[in-house]
Amino acid sequence: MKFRRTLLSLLAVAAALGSFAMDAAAQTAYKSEYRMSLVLGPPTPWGQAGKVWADLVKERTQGRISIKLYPGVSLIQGDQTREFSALRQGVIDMAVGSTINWSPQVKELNLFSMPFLMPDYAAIDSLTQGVVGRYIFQTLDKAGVVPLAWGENGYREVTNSKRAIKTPEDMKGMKMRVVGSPIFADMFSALGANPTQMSWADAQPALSSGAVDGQENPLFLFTILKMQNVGQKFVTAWGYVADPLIFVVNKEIWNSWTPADQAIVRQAAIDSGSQEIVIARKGLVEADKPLLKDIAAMGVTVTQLSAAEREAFVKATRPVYTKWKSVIGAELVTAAEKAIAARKK
Ligand code: X2X
Repeated sequence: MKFRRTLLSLLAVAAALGSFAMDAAAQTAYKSEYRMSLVLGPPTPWGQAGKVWADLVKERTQGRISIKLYPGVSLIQGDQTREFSALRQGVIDMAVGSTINWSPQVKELNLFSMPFLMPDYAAIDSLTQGVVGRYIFQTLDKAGVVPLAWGENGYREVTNSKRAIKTPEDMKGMKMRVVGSPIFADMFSALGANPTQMSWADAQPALSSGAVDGQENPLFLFTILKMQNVGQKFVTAWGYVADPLIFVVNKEIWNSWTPADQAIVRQAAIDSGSQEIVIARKGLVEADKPLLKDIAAMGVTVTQLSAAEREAFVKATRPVYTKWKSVIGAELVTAAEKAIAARKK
């Protein structure tokens, strides 16, 4: 009896020591600071997403996980199309990234860049919040990162310094800066424009110097950067593509955290993402779209396409849609089309 009691208490001590040792090992593996990559920093909604995520994590882990923001994808010298590889390799510990910038490495992410796939915000949500979103997360997991939550960069509207764009003919010969994913060059070529692929870091001086005539990005970026001051006098709201953001962590970093801290980081990403989506849509979800009015008030010609005018752009980009449907995977694109058709409006 006595022997048994001694044995039990010895086992209890060993168990306590063991779990202490494990905690200690996990703790010592923590870095004093983690590096979060972002293309756009605060004050954009995208930058806010990163800041809120980092702040919530710090607060909820009582400082065990401290994160520094690297906007402008500065950890990889501004080359946003290399962000995903850098995440996988551990040059970047975590990121809030755009599907566009990661699509050169993960072809399924081109889904969100399919021309005129998502006609409204409910359509975006029907993808990210449903089976398609879960499939995309599985794909990212297999590609070597840990996906946690969705955010939003937003609908990418086209702006330029030459003339109001109402028809594809209006884009003829226009020099357009496009992001570094080949589907964008395909779309603008199909529309008769002259697309030039460049990073966002290079795009800003190219717009200022007039090396390019136009660009496409969410409209909050237009107002924050005052793009009318670099000659962007024409905006067309055509709603052709919207890019979601995804919150991810490098796999090794993720595995170095205790399950309790992993749960905190995940929940903080979800909370930050849902807050940020509301900010990204502000001024655009209301019936009178106040953001468009604000832009018009800055002396910019804002064009909103009628259904028939929009249809001409849909038609012109249809061959690009067909080509990329097979690149992305017909099954995935069909699942997305079905989810959108079944959405609650
Ligand atoms: O480069 C862009 O246009 C931007 C900032 O929207 C992205 O990173 C996709």
